[in-house]
Amino acid sequence: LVMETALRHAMERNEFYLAYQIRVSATDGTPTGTEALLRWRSPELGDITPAEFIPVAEHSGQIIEIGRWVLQQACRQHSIWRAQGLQPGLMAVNISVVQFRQAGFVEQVAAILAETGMKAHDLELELTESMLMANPENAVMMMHALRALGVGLAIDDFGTGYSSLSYLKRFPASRIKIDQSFVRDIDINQEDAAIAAAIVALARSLNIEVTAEGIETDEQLAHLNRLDCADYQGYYFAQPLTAEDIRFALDATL
Ligand code: G
Ligand code: G
Ligand code: MN
Ligand code: NA
Repeated sequence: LVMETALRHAMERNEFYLAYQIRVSATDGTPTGTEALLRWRSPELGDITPAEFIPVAEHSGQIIEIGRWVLQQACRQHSIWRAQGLQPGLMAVNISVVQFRQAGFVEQVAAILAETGMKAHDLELELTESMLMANPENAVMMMHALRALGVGLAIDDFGTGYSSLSYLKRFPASRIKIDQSFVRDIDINQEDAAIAAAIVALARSLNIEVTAEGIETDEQLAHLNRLDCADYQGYYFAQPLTAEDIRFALDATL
């Protein structure tokens, strides 16, 4: 496989970088954090999306090394922004199921926080609902261990992974991210609107914050404003940007 071979050299050749997408407060539109999104620019293959290469890296096990680099890089960048006097809010990092299952993952997170000087409460790990439901008993245990470090835990792509309500109650999540598939047609599809409203009500009753993602239009936003989300994320507010461009975006809003 061409991609597998290219991927093997990508780390040592510095072909990965992170893009950051700002998340804003639903009440006043100010930035509340950013999500780090992995990018790969290969000289041979061009720009390859994570949807294409992450499954390959998971299969080969390389995601362990790549995932650690993402976490380190995101925490370092957050510390740099802080040192520059910016208020970047939360740094959200996507975690692969393979990382989540690796022995010593909790210790790895603790070590990266220590070496980068990042405050645990400034970090939020995004775990997908389907990853948690693949082994829910283990997920409950892992989530408690991570929360004990002080980091936040978001359940990403919520609504697509068949969580039972009893597990949702037992997962110590600090946030739920409503999957963008429910936001896409929220202003025109009554079922999607009903599901989004139910997710928000459920999360609120469990004392969990809600982020709606994938917002692209005024109409979607107007509909979401009737619900009680804490934050919004989507192209409507900001594209994923380079660290340098984010700096200006955070600065301009101070
Ligand atoms: O950035 P984009 O929307 O193309 O991301 C596509 C998918 O890749 C999303 O599901 C996103 O969560 C995932 N993704 C992006 N960055 C990372 C990362 O650093 N680690 C993992 N495991 N997944 C990521
Ligand atoms: O699975 P996860 O939620 O981590 O995926 C995040 C992905 O969603 C990123 O790759 C990001 O580029 C993408 N994204 C962010 N905002 C929007 C949006 O408004 N519309 C669409 N279609 N994708 C978005
Ligand atoms: Mn995510
Ligand atoms: Na998501």
